[in-house]
Amino acid sequence: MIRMAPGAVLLKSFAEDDTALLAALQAVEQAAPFRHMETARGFRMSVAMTNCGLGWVSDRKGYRYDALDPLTGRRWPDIPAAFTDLADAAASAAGYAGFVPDGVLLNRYDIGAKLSLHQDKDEADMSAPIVSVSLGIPAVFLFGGLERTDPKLKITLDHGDVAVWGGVSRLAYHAIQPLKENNHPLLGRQRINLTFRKVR
Ligand code: MD3
Ligand code: FE
Repeated sequence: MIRMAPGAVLLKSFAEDDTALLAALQAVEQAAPFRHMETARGFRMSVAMTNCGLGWVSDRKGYRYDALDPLTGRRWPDIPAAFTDLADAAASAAGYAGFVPDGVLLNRYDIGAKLSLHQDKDEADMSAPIVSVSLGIPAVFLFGGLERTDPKLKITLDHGDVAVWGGVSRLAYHAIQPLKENNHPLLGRQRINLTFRKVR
């Protein structure tokens, strides 16, 4: 267990051989396909997204959490037990026992996709951490402070890495650099990241 910053813990290879997790991921993808959302300004995001539980959505109206998938008009798929079990184990290991997420945002990065510097502050309960699970090819993650311009740690996130972001780190600025060409034996030329959140 690596402590990255106050409240932020990295569990290397915590989800490495998780076949149940990958099977659940496939089922979620089938029910709610990855899609490129639009920003309020009309830009197509390079990261493709889907959700389970309460879903993060962005379109020309802005971004928000919604129980319904705008693509199907139906509720996002329920959070699979294999997801919940992993998030629960990781949160407990990091000292956040009792973490019960009600939404999971799934991000898919193809080669070249990136996520610009941002904070996650649209969830109601900031005392709950966010648990993130990285799958597929590696990404360079930038982790800063509470101000946009604070110095940033550069951390490589590999397949199976699980990180828990709580305490003062919960509101830290962070980003993913453009994904470099690579290939993962199970997932091919992509990276998938799951973020478990307590939205309401
Ligand atoms: C630190 N996702 O979905 S995961 C996001 O790899 C997001 O897809 C990235 O940033 C990804 O919002 C980074 C690591 C992560 C997630 C949420 C955090 C780090 C965080 C929230 C607060 C602080
Ligand atoms: Fe984020």
